[in-house]
Amino acid sequence: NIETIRDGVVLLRGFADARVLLPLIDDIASVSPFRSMTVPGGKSMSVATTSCGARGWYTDARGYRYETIDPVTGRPWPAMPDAFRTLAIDAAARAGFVGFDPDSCLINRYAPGAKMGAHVDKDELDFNQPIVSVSLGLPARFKIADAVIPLSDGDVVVFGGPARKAKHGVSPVAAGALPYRFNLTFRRAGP
Ligand code: MD3
Ligand code: FE
Repeated sequence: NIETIRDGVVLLRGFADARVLLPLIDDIASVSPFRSMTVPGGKSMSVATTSCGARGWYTDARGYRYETIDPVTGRPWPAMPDAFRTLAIDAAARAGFVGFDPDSCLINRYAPGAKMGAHVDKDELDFNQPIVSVSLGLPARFKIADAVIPLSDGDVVVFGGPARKAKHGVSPVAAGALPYRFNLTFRRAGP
């Protein structure tokens, strides 16, 4: 159950199990809580975020960056659970990226109406490393360049090679039977 959407975009439908992952998200959020971050322009994001792993993506008035200490708690981000890391490594390997070892997992929480505007992920050191995205809960429409990919609970997408610097975003999430959409974004941010 593996599909190449376009060069560098590989979709693994139903590859992740929310029953395993959602309790781990709760554990992480009990240490580093979900928060609405501020972009450098001053607006707050509609998506609530937290992170686990050695580095967490962060934004405030000072800019976009990775932090090893959660600025909210003053403590390191929670460790990346083995089930997270293994899932990301296995998905990347299926897409041809053997040796991917994520040091960062950004957890995005979308309530109905939350969205992510078009942007490029460019705060990482090595753009030869792919990004692994795991969708949980409510469905969403993911936009990359001129394509739209409907993503539902358990879907995993690996973005690499020519897609790594593509513009992408998420349309406003519609209300449904569950309270949220969660997205786990696994990246190699540092050396
Ligand atoms: C394609 N998050 O946090 S993950 C992000 O669903 C982000 O929460 C979205 O974009 C979400 O930066 C999409 C999928 C994703 C992540 C990075 C990419 C797709 C990408 C980088 C290049 C191309
Ligand atoms: Fe992104």
